[in-house]
Amino acid sequence: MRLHHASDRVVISGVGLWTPDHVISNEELVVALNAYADKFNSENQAEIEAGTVKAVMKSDAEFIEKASGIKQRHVYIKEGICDVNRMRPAIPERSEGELSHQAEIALHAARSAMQSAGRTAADIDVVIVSCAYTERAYPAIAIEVQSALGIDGFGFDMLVACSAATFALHRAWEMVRSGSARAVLVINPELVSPQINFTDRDSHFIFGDVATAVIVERGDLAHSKHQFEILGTQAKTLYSNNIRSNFSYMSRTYDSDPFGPDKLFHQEGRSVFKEVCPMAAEHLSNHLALHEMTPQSVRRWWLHQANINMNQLISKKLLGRLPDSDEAPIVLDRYANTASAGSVIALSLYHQDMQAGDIGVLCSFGAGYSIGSLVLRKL
Ligand code: CO8
Repeated sequence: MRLHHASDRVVISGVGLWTPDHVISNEELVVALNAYADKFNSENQAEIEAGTVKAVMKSDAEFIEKASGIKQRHVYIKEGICDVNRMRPAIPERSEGELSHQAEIALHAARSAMQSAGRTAADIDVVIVSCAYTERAYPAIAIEVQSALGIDGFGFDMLVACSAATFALHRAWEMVRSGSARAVLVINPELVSPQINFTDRDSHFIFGDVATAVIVERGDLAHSKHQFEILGTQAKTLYSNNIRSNFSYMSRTYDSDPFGPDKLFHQEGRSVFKEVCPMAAEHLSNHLALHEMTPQSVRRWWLHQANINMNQLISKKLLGRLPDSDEAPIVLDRYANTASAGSVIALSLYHQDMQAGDIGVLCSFGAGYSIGSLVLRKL
């Protein structure tokens, strides 16, 4: 492959965001789940009383907002989700000749990031699609996107659940730094609604769909208005079964329901909360220390958006106080948890006011467990 100049200065030169049109409020989700619970529990009354079938538990909109900070979420396709006879989105299957759903939403975000960086297809050497799930194993969604945009070079998909965006930005930084690419397009098409168990009160409210994209390029070539130098990246993983989805290409070989509840997103939310918050706070203060900085020197925190109480706890551990919404913007009230895209949505919406020299931290934490962070300086 072509080898470009290695670059000492690597920058984020453009960010893109695509938000689906359809919105579902907590109340709508709760009405649907509670109607489903009534129906299921009356149809299975004898088995529930005999203890052979578990009753479906009802949900509560007030609980959801208090426990998570989420008020609503955007979804790619709303139809079917609140239908008590379906409880999952009705997404029309596309033929092999058509653009796939995930490539379509990836393209929306990619075009917006390219425009914000002032870049065309000819300037980009690599496309990374990185998210919690890809629609298929192969051909890679990234290669479909690369083809649709007319980019030369190569593309590949990566899966790291909630840390898919930060981990892909690490790879992009390394490629540009080493000279194997001039510019890398990192896209996070988080089409997660197909994996949500809308009949489970513990998790039916947590997620929303979105797509984000970032251009990482050589500092000496970048010419966009808002540029952030990547000062450093850090990643940490620690194996945990507390957040899992067992859906797999192996599913057809097991003699179990390939769409059963364990094949969808499920978690031990309380344990995740307790274990991940201290890990994330320690990770972030260690990362800043490597740059001889303290949390107090950070102008803006673009934190992972899973739960408002998690973000508050982590911020308190770091700063000794709660940050205001200008220091650590929250988007999960509107978007819910969008897997890896949450911190990138925050970056996309809240960066244009930053001054030259301001420090920002982009951070993800979640399934794996996985934690990823980038320390950025506004140029
Ligand atoms: N309505 C009413 N009551 C409820 C509901 C509800 N909807 N849900 C739970 N309850 C009940 C519980 O059953 C429990 O009752 P009891 O005390 O009788 O057992 C009580 O309320 C309290 O439940 P919890 O202790 O579970 O409540 P929490 O205060 O812990 O809040 C949260 C639950 C919001 C889930 C919280 O624990 C949390 O946010 N934890 C962190 C989770 C997290 O961040 N996970 C990250 C996962 S995402 C990720 O890594 C990406 C994966 C890929 C994307 C997948 C997309 C599909």
